Amino acid sequence: MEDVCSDKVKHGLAAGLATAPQRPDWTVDQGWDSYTTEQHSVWKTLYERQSHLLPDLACDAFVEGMSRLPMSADCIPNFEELSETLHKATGWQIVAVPGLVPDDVFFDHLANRRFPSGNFIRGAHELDYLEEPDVFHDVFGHVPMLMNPLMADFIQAYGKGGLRAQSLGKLTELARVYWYTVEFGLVRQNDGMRIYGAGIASSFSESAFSIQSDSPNRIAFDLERVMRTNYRIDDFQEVYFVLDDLQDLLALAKTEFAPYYERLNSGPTYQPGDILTTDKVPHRGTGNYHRRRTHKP
Ligand code: HBI
Ligand code: FE
Repeated sequence: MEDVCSDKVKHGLAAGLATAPQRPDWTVDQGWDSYTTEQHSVWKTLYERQSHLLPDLACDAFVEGMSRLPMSADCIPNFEELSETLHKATGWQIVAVPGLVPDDVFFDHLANRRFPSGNFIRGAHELDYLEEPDVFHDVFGHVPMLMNPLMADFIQAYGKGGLRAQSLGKLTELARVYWYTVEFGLVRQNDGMRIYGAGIASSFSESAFSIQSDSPNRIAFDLERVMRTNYRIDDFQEVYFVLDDLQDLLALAKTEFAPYYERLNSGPTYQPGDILTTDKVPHRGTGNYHRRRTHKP
């Protein structure tokens, strides 16, 4: 794609106005004009690494979504251009945010098919370190799957469900669903298990680990099981839950969660490394990776 990087910014005035009053929905201008050459080049490094790896590791829907977006290695994409393409495909838009936003604000955006994306990018000296979701995670990781109608509907449903879960005190349980699908989900494809989760797809080391390592468990997705399972935010996952088909997201988007919340009032919570006798386990992991990490001084 050429033309993606030049002559595009119509809101020159907004760039760099950090003191502009905050909007109630926490959105800001992307400020595309203020990205430095170095920031564009961080994008390029990350983009090249991942676009090289993912055709063999990510599911077809991800790779196809990527190819249909006005996005390349050359520069950080412009959210207005992305939104134009995305909106035509699935009715979603990208809005810029300065970092993590409060849960209710996040859910309200999703419920209205607006995907909040960090407008900043990680530094060149910390390519694999993220404290908050940046533009590479949010755009490269999430937007390709938002081109897919199934994921488009599922994330909107999650936004609506999030507001409700919050009022019922069940956000922890619902957030596990998002974590083990939208962020760290794998799906079966005729040629093997593949990535569809953005947290994996945007990570150089975890994209290979999730698919190729012997260490993590890969367990068939089961909603109640997932809602009972803690996750780790500090390292690679010890378990990935695998959908049989992306079509399963359709049923998931339509699921009435109230009966699940009811059942979750009692019963066990599982740790990431647990395997249950009731699990279907396409790959039982060796656990070597996390065992080694635990024993390090
Ligand atoms: N804000 N910008 C941003 N991105 C997220 O992924 C995000 C958020 N706020 C809350 C949140 N995620 C999650 O904690 C909810 O899914 C529960
Ligand atoms: Fe994310």
